[in-house]
Amino acid sequence: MDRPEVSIIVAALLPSHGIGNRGKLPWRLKKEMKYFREVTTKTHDPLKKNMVVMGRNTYESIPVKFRPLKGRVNVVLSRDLDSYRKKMEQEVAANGSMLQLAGSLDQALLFVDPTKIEEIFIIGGAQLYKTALDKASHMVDRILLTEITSLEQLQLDTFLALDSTQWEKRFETELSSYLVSKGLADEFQLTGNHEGNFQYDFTLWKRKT
Ligand code: FOL
Repeated sequence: MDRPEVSIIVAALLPSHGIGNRGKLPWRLKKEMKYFREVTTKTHDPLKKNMVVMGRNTYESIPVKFRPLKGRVNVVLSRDLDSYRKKMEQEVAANGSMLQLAGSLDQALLFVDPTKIEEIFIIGGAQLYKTALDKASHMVDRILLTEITSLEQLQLDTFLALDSTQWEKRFETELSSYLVSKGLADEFQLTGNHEGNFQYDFTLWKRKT
């Protein structure tokens, strides 16, 4: 059996592709977060779970009450595993274990048992997105990018490096079929969403062939 498909999921402000500021998301979008939660949690096969892979900084940016992200196998990457494991063991114990540490993305993918994991989501941050999207890697099957625009000027210090010579936005119908295949068909409006001063569209990107 081969490896499950790998998706990147990310929300970014246009046109800069800003994704964060001072270690946190620059916005609080309730329905957008619901999309993140449902897309990364829902499986077609009820016996399988999805895996979420994230860098250490991203893990620490998730509110304590929400981490590890429930209903999903969480993998946190750190180059300094020994010092981080100590600190994490407390949280792991408190939350009932669905959390693993790995030293690299490649090592994380070694944990994957395709009979138990349906899909792998890379959930950030900037460093990990960059590694995963690297020209040479070809491990990512799709990018689920929420394109946000805002009337207010936002403070941003972290950006998504999305190379449009390598990746292209696909038609809305392709995102629809993807969501239908996961049983998430009618739950989301794909374009023209707004919350507060923000507008956003859910989009799907694939590698150019
Ligand atoms: N992708 C998208 N589309 N939107 C995001 O906000 C996003 N955020 C991250 C990665 N990819 C994303 C990383 N940051 C939570 C918090 C921060 C975070 C990711 C997840 C979090 O607390 N999630 C909970 C839901 C919390 C809630 O309902 O308010 C979860 O169960 O997923």
